[in-house]
Amino acid sequence: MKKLLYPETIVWSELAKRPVKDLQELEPTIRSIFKLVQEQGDEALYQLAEKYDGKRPDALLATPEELAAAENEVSAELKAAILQAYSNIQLFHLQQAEQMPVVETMPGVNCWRKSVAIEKVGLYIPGGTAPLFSTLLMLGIPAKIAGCKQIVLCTPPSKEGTIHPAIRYTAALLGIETIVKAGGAQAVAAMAFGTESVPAVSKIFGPGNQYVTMAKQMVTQLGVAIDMPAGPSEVLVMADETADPAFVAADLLSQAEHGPDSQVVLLSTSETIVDQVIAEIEKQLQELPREAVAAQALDNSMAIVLEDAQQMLDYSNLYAPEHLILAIKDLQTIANGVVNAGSVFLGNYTPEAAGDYASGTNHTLPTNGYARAYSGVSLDSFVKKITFQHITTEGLQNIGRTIEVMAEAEGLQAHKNAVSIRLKKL
Ligand code: HSO
Ligand code: ZN
Repeated sequence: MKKLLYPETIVWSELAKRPVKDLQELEPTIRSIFKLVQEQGDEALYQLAEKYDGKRPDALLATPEELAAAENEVSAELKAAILQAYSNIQLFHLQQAEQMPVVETMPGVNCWRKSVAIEKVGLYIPGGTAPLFSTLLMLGIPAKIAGCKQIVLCTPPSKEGTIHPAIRYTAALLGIETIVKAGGAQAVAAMAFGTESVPAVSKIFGPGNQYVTMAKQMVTQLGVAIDMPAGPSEVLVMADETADPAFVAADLLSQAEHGPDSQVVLLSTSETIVDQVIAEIEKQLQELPREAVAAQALDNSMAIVLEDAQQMLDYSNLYAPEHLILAIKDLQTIANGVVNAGSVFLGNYTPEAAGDYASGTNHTLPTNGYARAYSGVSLDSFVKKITFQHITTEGLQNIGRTIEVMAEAEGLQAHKNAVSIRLKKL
């Protein structure tokens, strides 16, 4: 972890830059995968699973028996934890449902808006070294609450052609029926174009490797929506002298272990705290099974000592972190000043891991500075807001002239006529 003391504000924006990764070079490979899936459908998915995941699965779709078997393959303790997380995430997301009243903007002119579920959605859940069944909760719960009619889950099969038990258990809990053993760009292609077994969807959610990320970006050009542009996971911690260095180190490491390209940033008003955190990181790192991954992430990470809390806030707003942890005295004032962040964690006893798994908030969040303009996944991500209006004859008499004048001024006579022809009848 690089230590920087009181950098000039003019270099802040340099420091806030993430390493750029050019995914363009993956495009030809992904295009050929798209073509194969479009031309050969299911057969392409079988072939690509054999090539990339190690075995041709017996069937593409997980069977009801495979789902039911997970009940006995997952420990009672893990099942209880998943159920607790489920309940908290559900509670938090249920409150996000919006009910907008009918608004009479002028007498007889009624406007309203309704949230309607996206009918078909696709969820991508990575398998491999970290089978993120927690992400399945974060995407599946709001999809269910929204009322999405068709939920397709794609996840890469293991070398044995199986799906991780906790993913199967969670999918069964959510009542997801279409579970496809497919990963990588081929999974994205299957959900975008459809195959014999995989229904095409309108929006694709979920994290993945560079191929998945690039493939998701590519299907947006074909009219399929995605949750958000994804980059490596990141955390920024603000720590003053009231912080506990061991806690801060643990939080930084929990983000660093996600991947070698994870970004972790420590801001502090105290160099002593920074030194203590760095010492703690070294101690805790050795104990981690994913030590090598976390160590690589830490190599590209920074600890910055700044003048005061306001400077920490200004820098954080410039960086726009996916996760922001406040381990500082004046929690409320600084929290109120946050304008760019995916999700904020207040106080020494609020680790990011709480939001990653179980407190209730969503962990699918904007990375790479997108927090300046994007929100994390929520119930809103699974609905469209359709507006409606109904105008009575009285209403048209009230609003008609306004429309005519504006249409005339824009030189759009047909628009004006659409009103005039009606007013003449009244
Ligand atoms: N921190 C990750 C989410 C996650 N952590 C899943 C553990 N499992 C990205 O926000
Ligand atoms: Zn995490």
